Amino acid sequence: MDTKRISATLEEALSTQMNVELFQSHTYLSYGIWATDKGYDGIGNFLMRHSLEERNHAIKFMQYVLNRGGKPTVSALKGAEGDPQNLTDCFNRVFKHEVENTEKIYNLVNMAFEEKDWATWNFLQWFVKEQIEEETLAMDLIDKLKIAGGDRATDESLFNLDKDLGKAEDDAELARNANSENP
Ligand code: OFO
Repeated sequence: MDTKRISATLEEALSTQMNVELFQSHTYLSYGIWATDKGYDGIGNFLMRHSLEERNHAIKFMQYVLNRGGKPTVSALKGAEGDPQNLTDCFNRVFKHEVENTEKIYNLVNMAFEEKDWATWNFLQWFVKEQIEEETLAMDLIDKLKIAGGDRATDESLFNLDKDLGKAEDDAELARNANSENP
C-alpha cells in the first residue's frame, strides 16, 4: 500500500529547499570564518551560530518530508561565495540571502496552496514567520553598522559592535537550543 502523503512535486521541492538551507548554513559558516579571521570574533560567533540555525532549518525540512512518507535527497553542495569585501558587504549579503530565501519559501507556500496540500501549507507557515524574523535581524545588522559609522567606523565603534553581537549569543535561545522541532 502506498502510504506516501505528499505529491512527488512537493517532495522534490521541499527536498530542494532542504539543500538551500544547507547552502545558507554553508554561507554563514564561511562569513563567520571570514569575520573571525578579520579579528571580529563576536560577529564571527554570531554568524557561526546562525549557520547552525540554518542547518536546523534543513533538518526541519528533512524531517517533514520523511514524516509524510517521502525521502529527501542531499545533493552536492556548491562552494560558498568568496569572502565579503568588508562588514557592510557582509551584512548586505546576509540581507540579500534572507530575502532570496523568503522568495523561495513563498514559492513553496504557493505550490502547497495550488495542490490544496494543507498539511504542507501549515508546515510552511513556521518558515514564513521565521523569515520575517531573519529579515529583521539582517536589517538590524545593517542599521547597527551604519550607526557605528559604516565602513568609516572608528575602531572603538567596531569594537563595541563586535562585543554586542558576540553577546547576542546569550539572547539567542533559538540558536542555542535548536533542534529539528525548534530550529
Ligand atoms: Fe533558513 O532561515 Fe535564513 O535563510
